[in-house]
Amino acid sequence: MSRVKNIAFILLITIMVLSACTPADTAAPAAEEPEAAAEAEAEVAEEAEEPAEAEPTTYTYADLVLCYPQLGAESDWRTANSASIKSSADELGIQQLIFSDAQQKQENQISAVRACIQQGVSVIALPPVVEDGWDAVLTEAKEAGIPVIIVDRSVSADASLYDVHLGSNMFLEGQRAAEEMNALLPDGGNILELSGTVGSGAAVGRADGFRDSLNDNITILDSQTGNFTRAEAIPVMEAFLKKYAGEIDGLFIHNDDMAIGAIEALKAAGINPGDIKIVSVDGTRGGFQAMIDGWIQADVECNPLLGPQVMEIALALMNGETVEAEILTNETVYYPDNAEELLPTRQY
Ligand code: GYE
Repeated sequence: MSRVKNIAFILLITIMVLSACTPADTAAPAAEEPEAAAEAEAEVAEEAEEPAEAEPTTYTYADLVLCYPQLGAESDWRTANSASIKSSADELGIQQLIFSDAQQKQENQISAVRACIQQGVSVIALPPVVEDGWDAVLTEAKEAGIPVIIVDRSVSADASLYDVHLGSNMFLEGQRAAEEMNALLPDGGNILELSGTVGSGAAVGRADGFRDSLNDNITILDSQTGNFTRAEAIPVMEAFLKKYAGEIDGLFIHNDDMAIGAIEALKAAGINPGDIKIVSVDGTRGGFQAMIDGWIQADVECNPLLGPQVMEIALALMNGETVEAEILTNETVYYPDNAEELLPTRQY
């Protein structure tokens, strides 16, 4: 091959190689640049977002919208419970308290819970009027991702349908009441029971606990409901007095309001304080006054001042914290001997 031919061949190869490489290869780094820049930017952005992702939002009381579908206004206990919820909400500065009064009707409470779900509240705290019949609406709350605290009375629904139960141990209250009755009637006797709202956790627990611990020599002649109200207890006691005249040694009454109603009927029938031994529940001011007056011989405490705990638990649930499934209130029994001294200290 001549030199000229050689040079031409080399040139051809060079041109071919160059044309094969250019523009793609030479353009490649240039094309990569925006991509790399974008990647780098994304990395920076990711870095900026990372701490926010790793550290979830911590809610404060100012974020809390709490639904409290109160069951009614049937007793002094209930009035104190409502006041405790409202004042705690106020003091802690929660964003909103959605409070309603179901007038002791479950259907009203269910509608109130549904309205709260629709509104997308942060937490629902439900004091259920009765134990059964909550499954559907609790499932709806669960599906909507709204935490639920069952307050005061219990529900029969599966525990997976709510987050916490906060309230009193009603069975233990019943047992304590029985121990008091045992002590008041050491030789046994006949008693009557004025029970709370039929099907309510408070009435069921107290009745069961009472029967569990009552001495065998004490007979429960009859049990009727006074629906936890003063007004409804009066005719029940009047009927008891007619039916069991002269036979009644003691009364187990499920709350102080009904005890006060029953005492009115006893007074009207000419019965003297202490003639019939009375064990009541709650420890309201009215109950303390009835102990001072000699009508009630023992008052089993049931504490309604649950507001601060409800708020604390609600905020914890809102923040995704784990809370104990059942939180029971510490309670005691009150007696006439120091009722006068304690009355001024009573908050409800
Ligand atoms: O004892 C009674 C009220 O559920 C513990 O309800 C509550 C009860 C309380 O009406 O007074």
